[in-house]
Amino acid sequence: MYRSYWKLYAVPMSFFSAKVRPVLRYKKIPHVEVWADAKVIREEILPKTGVRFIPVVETDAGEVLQDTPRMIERIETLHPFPQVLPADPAVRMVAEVIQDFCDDAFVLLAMHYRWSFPEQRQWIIDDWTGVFGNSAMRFVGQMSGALPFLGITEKTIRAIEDFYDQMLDLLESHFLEHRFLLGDSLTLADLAFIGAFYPHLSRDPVPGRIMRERSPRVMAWVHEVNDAAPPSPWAEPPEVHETLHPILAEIGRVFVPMQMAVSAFVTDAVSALAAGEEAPRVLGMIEQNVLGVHEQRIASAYSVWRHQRTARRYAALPAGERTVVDEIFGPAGVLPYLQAIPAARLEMDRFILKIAA
Ligand SMILES: N[C@@H](CCC(=O)N[C@@H](CS)C(=O)NCC(=O)O)C(=O)O
Repeated sequence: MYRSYWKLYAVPMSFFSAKVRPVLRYKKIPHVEVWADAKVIREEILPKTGVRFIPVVETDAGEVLQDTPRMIERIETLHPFPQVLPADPAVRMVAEVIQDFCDDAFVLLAMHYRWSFPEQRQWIIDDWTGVFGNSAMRFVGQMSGALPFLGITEKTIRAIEDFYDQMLDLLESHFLEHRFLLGDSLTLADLAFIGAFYPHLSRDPVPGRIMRERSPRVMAWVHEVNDAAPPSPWAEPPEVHETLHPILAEIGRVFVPMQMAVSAFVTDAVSALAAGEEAPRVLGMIEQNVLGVHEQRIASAYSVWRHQRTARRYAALPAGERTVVDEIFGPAGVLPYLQAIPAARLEMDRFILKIAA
């Protein structure tokens, strides 16, 4: 062993850090959280991973992990209990699709509710200065400037806020009956949602007030996931309950059309690129169905790699399990996403997405 504890490179206000922090807590893995300020990114994260993304985990054996879907899988392999990945393949598939949806569509919510409200800007600057020091204003400028590229514009703001209200109401009804997204225990589905729901939507002042007043059970769930409350000894295995179905239908309505357009565009765009090169993060701005509104939005290569990964998992399901998944996702309109593996020439080389041969 190289050290007696793990390191989590993360920051309190980060979407993807929030997905991994509860896993370490839930599994009671001794760790320290190192705030990834500009110096730590330059001197530790970049040399260890080759990329500037957070979170990054370094295990007690010195193994470096990056990219939250793969990090969670690897942590589960190293520390299997308590499990966050559902053992049932069909339920696992549901959790994976929820993760794809949240990692993509919920960035719209997170970014809108963080950056579109001038009344909380000073709070954010103070919060970020506490972590990033002199670099805070540069990061604030970069993040707040990204809104139009993500499709957050005058045209889409109304649809974004309606979508959020709808999600809060569906989740509030679900948490009336169930402790977590998939029932009795914390799973990947909760981790996926917490990426937006903890750092942005509960922690920032304006959305935090909305959540507290409109959806107190959602707020209580945020705390429970983030504190990584232990599983009950009488917990039922994860399953898809009735109150989850309307949430899955939102995935079909909101996420599937956006991602299908991006996957088609990126597949085409990378076909002209030389094998072995690093894939550009963004292949272009394209018109997409952003929550029912036609607007320009970036087409990201990573999202297509993620789509491939999930569609391949679906294709590899035993027929019986696939039938169960089809019954769950058919009415929700998610099957087109699962049934077509994008042909984009992409491959992950450790932490760097490259153009495949
Ligand atoms: N796919 C990555 C995304 C990680 C990510 O985008 N992290 C953000 C912080 S929440 C980041 O590091 N952004 C820096 C950048 O985009 O350069 C994951 O799941 O870990």
